[in-house]
Amino acid sequence: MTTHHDPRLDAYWMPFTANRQFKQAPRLVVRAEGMHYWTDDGRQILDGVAGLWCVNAGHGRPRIVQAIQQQAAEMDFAPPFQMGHPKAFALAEALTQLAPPGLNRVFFTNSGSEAVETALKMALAYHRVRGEGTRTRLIGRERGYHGVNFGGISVGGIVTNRKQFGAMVAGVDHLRHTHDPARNAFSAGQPEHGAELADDLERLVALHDASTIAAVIVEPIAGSTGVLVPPKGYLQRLRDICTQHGILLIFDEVITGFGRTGQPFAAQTFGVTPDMITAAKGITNGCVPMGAVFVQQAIHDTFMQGPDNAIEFFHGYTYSGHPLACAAGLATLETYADDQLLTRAGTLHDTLAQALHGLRELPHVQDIRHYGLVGGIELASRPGAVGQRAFDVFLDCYAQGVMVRTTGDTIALSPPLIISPEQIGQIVDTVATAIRRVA
Ligand code: PXG
Ligand code: PLP
Repeated sequence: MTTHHDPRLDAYWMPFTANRQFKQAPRLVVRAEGMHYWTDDGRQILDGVAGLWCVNAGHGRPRIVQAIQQQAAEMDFAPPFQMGHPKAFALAEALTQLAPPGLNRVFFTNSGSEAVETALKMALAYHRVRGEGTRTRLIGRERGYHGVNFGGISVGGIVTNRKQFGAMVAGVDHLRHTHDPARNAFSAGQPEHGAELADDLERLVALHDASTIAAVIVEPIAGSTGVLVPPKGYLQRLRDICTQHGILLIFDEVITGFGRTGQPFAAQTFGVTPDMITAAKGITNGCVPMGAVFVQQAIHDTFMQGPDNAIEFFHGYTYSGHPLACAAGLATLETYADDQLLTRAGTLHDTLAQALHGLRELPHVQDIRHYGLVGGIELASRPGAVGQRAFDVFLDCYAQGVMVRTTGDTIALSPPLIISPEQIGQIVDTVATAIRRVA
């Protein structure tokens, strides 16, 4: 590993990275297969985060690799506006087979961030097309992460992602977050307390009036902010209040989609059906950038009015439904089906739970949260240095050959769904060793 400053690293302004610190001691990976990465100096690293919550079927799956190679040779690009190619239709159709009932129309984007922008714009346009154009307000939630574009950071609730960027989108409000360690620390799966926090939406309706509110967007499990599992009954209550007031409910399933919680989507795991789902990441196993918005057919159909030659929704990306992404997506869904991966997190829920709750007595551990194959270990912050203790754990794990992710002082785990029980043990043991070692 290089430890001096290498000028060849200068040009790349890295995303969500401490650039100067990284470039003094780079962590470079050069190969990946199955559950592992290999570093530039030949070390094998067990992947505890599925890359960045996306490589759900594990790395280098032959079927996906071949599909991408074949597609690149056969047709590199197809214009998506007023033109089509068969795999985009085939992938949309295949995706609707996995989605909750009614969510059978799919719009393609290139990332989760773009999926969020698309869903928010659809919600606004939908109400306007229906003749209720006063519904312009968007509601997010404190601590929410909805990508990094202007709509997403506006409805999002992570202060560091917002504070540098001015006024953002106007007319946004936020529900309170559901993190309540005083009542819910060390919950097994869904916390008992907090369903009533959904009533915040009633408060916002009372303040703004339902006739001004277009949509509410939440992550079923908040990922980036440190794995916040929804309290029992919370999502259903949010659903009921939205229905009562004609407000669209959007689940942002960029992380929870594609098997993370034990069903294809968390909507199914928690038994609550939203009006739209945003997805990305696992849709192509992280191999080619892609995102998608799943929409209730009735919403889609509302747009299908006026003359046939009218464009119904003035929105789209050059790379919407890119052939490489569609090829990768189709092969990804086949891989998930072949290995029954989209329900595997359910069978490993207890294994991860047991391993994680074994960390409870370690120094600094304040809370442990988990569901399916996602886990969060929250450490007490060092005074005046939020995030540094967890970052030191991350570095120690990496030195021991395990990749984890940190956000604030929470260590997040979201391994590929192919993980073995022994590998779950290895990851959690490695984290335990690291926690014992860091001051
Ligand atoms: N919504 C949710 C719920 C996400 O988790 C996005 C939208 C944005 O997706 P794109 O593809 O535009 O990144 C995400 C992405 C982290 C981390 O630190 C999480 C994400 C992205 C980057 C970092 O855990 N999730
Ligand atoms: N900026 C300019 C000048 C463009 O011409 C385009 C697309 O044609 C875009 C931005 C949007 O790019 P994309 O469709 O890849 O999001």
